[in-house]
Amino acid sequence: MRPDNRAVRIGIGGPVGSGKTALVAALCRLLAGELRLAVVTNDIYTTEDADFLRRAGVLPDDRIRAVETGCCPHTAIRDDISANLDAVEELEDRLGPLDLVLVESGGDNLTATFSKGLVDHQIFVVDVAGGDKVPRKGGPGVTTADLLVINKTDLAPLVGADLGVMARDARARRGDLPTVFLSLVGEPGAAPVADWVRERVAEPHHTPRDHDPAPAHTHGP
Ligand SMILES: Nc1nc2c(ncn2[C@@H]2O[C@H](COP(=O)(O)OP(=O)(O)O)[C@@H](O)[C@H]2O)c(=O)[nH]1
Ligand SMILES: [Mg+2]
Repeated sequence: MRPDNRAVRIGIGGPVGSGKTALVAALCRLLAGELRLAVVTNDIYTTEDADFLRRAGVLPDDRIRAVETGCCPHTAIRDDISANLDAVEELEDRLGPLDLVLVESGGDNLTATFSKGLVDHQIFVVDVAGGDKVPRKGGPGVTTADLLVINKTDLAPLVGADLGVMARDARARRGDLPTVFLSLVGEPGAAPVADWVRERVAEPHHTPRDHDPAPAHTHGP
């Protein structure tokens, strides 16, 4: 149990279709046996991602909460985080102490980041099908996320994406921050991300979330 009795909260953001829900499902499969964990999903008008996770049976139903944002998804994870905070806190209150809560953002664009008032760490998921230019284009998700995941490497030959270029550009944008390449349809799947998550949960302290002032709301690119 963490010193402050609070779960580590990890946000998973990235463009629509990059594989966030698939990553959440894979992490649940890998980690549910060893960590007390719950999931919050964000969709604009539906509970589709939560429904998918429930159907996939990756966690008991009552460990998955859907937030219907009704608005631009990054508003709900960055500017007005109250619905998400309520969902996380309700899960923790109801299920007892948890080790980890994963918060999946509604799919957005390269500008989406989580408020530090909502999550302790951020994973940003892009995919190779968006083109090997994506890391070079930057944006706060690519440049500042604690972990950048470049997913769907199995599709790289089909879409002509050069993984070497993506690795080089990610390094240039991110400095020492880590980047992992994944394919969630084969082995080892999400194992490298699960290892990174285990390290975050095992850290002896995480700084209490300071309710940072939200940066100005922007659209694009
Ligand atoms: N080929 C391939 N498809 C993937 C991979 N990861 C996810 N997908 C598929 O990509 C689609 C979008 O994934 P989803 O997790 O719903 O994306 P989200 O919108 O970011 O949550 C789904 O059809 C997934 O099955 C991958 O590594 N390789
Ligand atoms: Mg999703």
